[in-house]
Amino acid sequence: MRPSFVKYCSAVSVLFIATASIAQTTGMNYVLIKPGDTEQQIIAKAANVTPSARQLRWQQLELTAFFHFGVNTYTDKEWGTGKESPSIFNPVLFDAEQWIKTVKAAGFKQVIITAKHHDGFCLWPTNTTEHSVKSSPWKEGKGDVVKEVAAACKKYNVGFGVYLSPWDMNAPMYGTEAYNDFFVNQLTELLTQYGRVDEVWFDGANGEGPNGKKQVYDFNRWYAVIRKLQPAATIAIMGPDVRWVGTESGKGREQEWSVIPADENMMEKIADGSQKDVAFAPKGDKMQKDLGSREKIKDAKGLIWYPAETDVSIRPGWFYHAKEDDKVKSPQRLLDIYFSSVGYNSVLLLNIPPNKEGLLSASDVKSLEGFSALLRKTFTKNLAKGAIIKCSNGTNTNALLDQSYTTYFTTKGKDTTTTIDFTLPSAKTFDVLSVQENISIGQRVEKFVLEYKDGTEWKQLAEGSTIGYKRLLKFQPVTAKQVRLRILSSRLNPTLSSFGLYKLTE
Ligand code: FUL
Repeated sequence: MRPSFVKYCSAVSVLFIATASIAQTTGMNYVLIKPGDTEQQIIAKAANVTPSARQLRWQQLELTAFFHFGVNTYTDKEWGTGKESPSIFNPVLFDAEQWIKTVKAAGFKQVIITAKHHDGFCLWPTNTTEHSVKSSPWKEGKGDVVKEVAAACKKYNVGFGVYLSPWDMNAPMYGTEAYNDFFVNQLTELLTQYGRVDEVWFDGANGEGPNGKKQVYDFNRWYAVIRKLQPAATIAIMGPDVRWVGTESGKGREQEWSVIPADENMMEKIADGSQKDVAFAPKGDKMQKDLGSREKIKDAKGLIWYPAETDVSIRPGWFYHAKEDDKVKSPQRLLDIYFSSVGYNSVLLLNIPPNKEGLLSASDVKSLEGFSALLRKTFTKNLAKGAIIKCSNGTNTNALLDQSYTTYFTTKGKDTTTTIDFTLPSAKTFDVLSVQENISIGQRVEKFVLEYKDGTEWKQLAEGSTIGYKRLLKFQPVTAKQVRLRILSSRLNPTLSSFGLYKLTE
């Protein structure tokens, strides 16, 4: 369904905007590689690239929810035509609080509503077109889905984001420069009428409009509008802050670098040295298996912090279809997806499509409840708690178990490898490792192993390459009192915020 990412990127270039209102963390989220930099210097530069404040906040959300809702909900289609009559939109039991309360209870920290999908139907009473809720029978044309979702998010302290499809099969001016103005007006309404917006999600699909023409999207102009009106919002997918993981399966990469090479156009802007923040649309194929290893960055001209988001639907389709009521992913499947998204240094964006009544369906709610129960059962009790930690070349070992993300363990001097020994208060049975780098310092670890002591012998339990914000690894259950984490390769001193051992429920 999703056209290739390469195709998305054809019509875009680069823009850098200084944003005084968003402070950087310890460093910058991009770096220039100078001609003559050695490979070692490039690796060190990569290790010091850090997320912007908005990227760091977004990464820490871990779980975010997508709501695909609109005329497709009523036509049983995944993509509309732009010719749907607004009269079909009538969610008689619509209850945004039910959506938000349900996802919040399941652990989700932010949501994104499809304010407009490719069919052009707007879920808010926009002044830009009649093709909206205003022309529907719902609440006699006085309803506003975006407003009610934003209000529920505010009430329950959940982040709020909007999906605004650049492709619009209904707008008569689509395919002409006037459409970019129309789009700016739509964005401006969404970013000024509903309070704080935390994420703006742009799909790159670029099909034909009602007159058969395609549009050249003015992404740079749109980014400037967002940075001006909502500087804290991340701009995702066809945007500078968050990249698509490359699949819609819920499975990210085991080796997931958040620091990847910047493209050519971007470099020209970095090179003038005057910019404080980046805003550029992605180029190139983000579906490759490896985006940021040494091999990938050694010939780069610049590097950027550009983390992955894993979007997947709880059902086969993005929109609600009654025939998929019995195809909702099970709690166990959702837990697996959690391991292969959040546990692979990504943020999960799970789509839960509201039904024709305007509610999340019973089957989806049940599955979400089951998922959160599994999450809680698995991760509430860190079996490493109370361990005595020893590390001959490390400082601040207590930070590994103190439940604070900001405190962190690191190595002394220039050491990039280390072994951290944990002696648990008593022998424990576990089958999950959770480990986190402090990404506000950078992403550094390239190879690590977890071992346990069996009698007098150390045996390997699990191994991994990247860690990033969070890495989860499953292995065969083992009962042990002594375990050790060995960092075998890191781009600079590794900085670890947390270490956990857990047991999956039977
Ligand atoms: C795709 C769209 O075409 C789908 O309909 C859906 O919105 C998905 C999240 O992105 O590219």
